[in-house]
Amino acid sequence: MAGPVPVARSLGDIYTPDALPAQTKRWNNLLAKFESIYGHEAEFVSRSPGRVNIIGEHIDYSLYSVLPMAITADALLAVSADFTPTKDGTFKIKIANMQAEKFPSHEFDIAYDAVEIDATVHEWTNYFKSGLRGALELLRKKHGEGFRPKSMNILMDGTVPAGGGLSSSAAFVSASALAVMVANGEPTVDKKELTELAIVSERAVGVNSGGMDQSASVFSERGSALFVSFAPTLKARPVHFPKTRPELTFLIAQSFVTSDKFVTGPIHYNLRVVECSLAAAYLNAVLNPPGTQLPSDAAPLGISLHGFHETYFALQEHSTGATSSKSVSDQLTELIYLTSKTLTKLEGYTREEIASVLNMTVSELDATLTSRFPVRAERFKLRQRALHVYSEALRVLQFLALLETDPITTGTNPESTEAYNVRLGALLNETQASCRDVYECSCPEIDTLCTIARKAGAYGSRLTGAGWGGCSVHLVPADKVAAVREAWEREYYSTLTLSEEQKEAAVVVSRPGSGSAVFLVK
Ligand code: NG1
Ligand code: MG
Repeated sequence: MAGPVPVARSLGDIYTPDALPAQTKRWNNLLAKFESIYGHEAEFVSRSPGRVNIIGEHIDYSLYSVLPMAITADALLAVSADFTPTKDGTFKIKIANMQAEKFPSHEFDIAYDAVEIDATVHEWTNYFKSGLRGALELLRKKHGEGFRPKSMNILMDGTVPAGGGLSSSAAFVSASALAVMVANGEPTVDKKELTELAIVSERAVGVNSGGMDQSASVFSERGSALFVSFAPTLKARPVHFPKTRPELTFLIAQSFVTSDKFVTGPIHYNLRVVECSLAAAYLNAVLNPPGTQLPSDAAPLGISLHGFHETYFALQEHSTGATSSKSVSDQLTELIYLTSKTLTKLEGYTREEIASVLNMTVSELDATLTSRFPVRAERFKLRQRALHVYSEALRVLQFLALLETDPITTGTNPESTEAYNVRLGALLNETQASCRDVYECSCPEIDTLCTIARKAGAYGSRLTGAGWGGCSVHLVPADKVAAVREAWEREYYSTLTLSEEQKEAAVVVSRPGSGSAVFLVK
């Protein structure tokens, strides 16, 4: 899975045959428009797709493995580059969008050594700039401080709905970073390097994300889902869906409830990131020997529930002198028990309570854990957040184990894998229950979409992505797809006021798509 980002020779390397005609038309439009804006042909197109997460929700920033897949919708950047010598130590970025009314064109003079991003203003080009900044840092590391970036002309076309839970931001940031690397003459771009820089870059625009979206966007391979691990280091490998009878399909359904992390981050996403790190610190203070420090890791706040997990079992082994034979699943089961026994306050913990257990003052706690990015809360629900994370991490392993057993050859009844399909779906349903009741990141509209789908024949239904609106994902037997779509139309979408464009985008049948690629025009 590691290795360079592929250079595609034909669109058929990127899209499935049935998606190809529409994509060919779209690419031709993009290239023609580029020429009409800039007066010359584009040199290459960089591409990164959106993703849908199949299972493993809100655990990437606690450094637990997740199982997403890329979708066909993507961000395309048509690019030309040149050395425009400037006197004042800057280079030029001209950037335009195919949806010019929504996303107006800009020109920036950018200093060689500093890409300024104002994260307080929600501006579409910030995502490009964050990819630019990350890529330039990497290029400078490789080529030295004297490195001079090229000026770039860019035309962007995005088909991942913004704010819809399919990760338009990661697609855009990854495609941007890739474009900057290629424009500056990098002959190959390493997937892992690109992913890591896209993760850090996206944090620069104000969201303390985990690394799932960027990994799925960069590493995915057509036809398979992706198992992504973050600790001790970023790794991704394709996972195939076994053949089942009836055949399985993923449906993605929009709720049309928009959840904007920039507005609600302090009470939703960013707060959850803080609660998980606080839970890790609290469990460490109570369950590990006094003075134990958690390792600092790649989590947004530098300590994670995964870090506690590793430390706890390493210290157990050390104190008993025996090498533990516990599997990771057994360890997670034990952590669920330990959490429920240790973090008993259902109503949550105040700053004062947490600080006193961590043996620090409230201002020390604020400085290290609760004010690095804005959060608003009187109480932090450590019990619920840790219980969700450990149980969800366990479900991902159970789901993966199911995918890796072939139900046709190992099943007792080779004619039908109904029982197997039901087990896969049940795990998705458990995830939804945990997101709704324990992690509190669902919303009534998503819950409704899930209920309707299950009644109409889905094996499993849940929110996907950050939640609080956005998208849902459903595991549906191929012969029930039409029934599920009709039920949503009748019982949900017909009750909303939607534009034609929204109606068309409401539900998509998704097959696993391919990850980032560069397409050389000339
Ligand atoms: P979306 O749905 O793209 O906002 C977010 C995070 C992921 C992950 C999921 C929850 C960003 C860019 N992405 O996804 O890293 O934590 O929520 O599983 O913030
Ligand atoms: Mg996003």
